[in-house]
Amino acid sequence: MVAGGFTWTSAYVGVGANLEAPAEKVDEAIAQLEALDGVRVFATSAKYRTTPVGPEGQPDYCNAVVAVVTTLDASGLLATLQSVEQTMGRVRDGTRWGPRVIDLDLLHVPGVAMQTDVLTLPHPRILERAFVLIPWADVAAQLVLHDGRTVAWHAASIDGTGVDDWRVATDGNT
Ligand code: A4P
Ligand code: MG
Repeated sequence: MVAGGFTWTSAYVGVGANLEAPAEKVDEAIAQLEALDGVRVFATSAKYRTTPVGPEGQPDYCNAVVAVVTTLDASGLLATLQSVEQTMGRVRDGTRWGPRVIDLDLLHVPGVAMQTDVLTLPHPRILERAFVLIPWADVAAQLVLHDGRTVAWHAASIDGTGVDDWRVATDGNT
């Protein structure tokens, strides 16, 4: 897509939080993405309450996936996502998959496959994670992934235990 002299490309961002009112943090992160120069959010999934993958004893997560269009390249978009994480108070203490106030992962940029020290695309764990695939199918069911299958196919094939609609699972609480 070309608008205003820039080339806009689509990208998919995973949003996760499991500290301090996580659903509010997910909404705030999406609002911050919408406010960025060179990024437009065009679809937002439902929010889901998800069982943590990784260290035990951490709170449930709120997860969502957003579809954006952007004038940034993939590296620029990742840097921008990390600046939103920082603005929102993300602290990296080195714990792999530990609790976080907000996590913004660049899941997929159609047509882009790359691996650098700071960015791997597609995100290496997307196909094994119900907390990514189920919300992703809300916004891009027919998107064909690098293995030739659609997001909807993967979302329907993965065990969705522990991934529930946020409103139903929390009775409206944040
Ligand atoms: N990095 C490389 N490629 C990417 C990419 N495509 N998108 C690098 C984002 N970052 C990418 O990330 C670690 C490093 O990955 C960054 O420096 C970046 O340059 P991080 O955000 O600091 O740490 P992380 O998120 O803990 O690491 P990682 O390995 O990406 O974790 P995952 O795989 O994202 O898992 N359980 C539930 N229910 N819901 C969740 O959202 N999230 C995680 C994090 C674990 N368990 C979860 C959830
Ligand atoms: Mg991350």
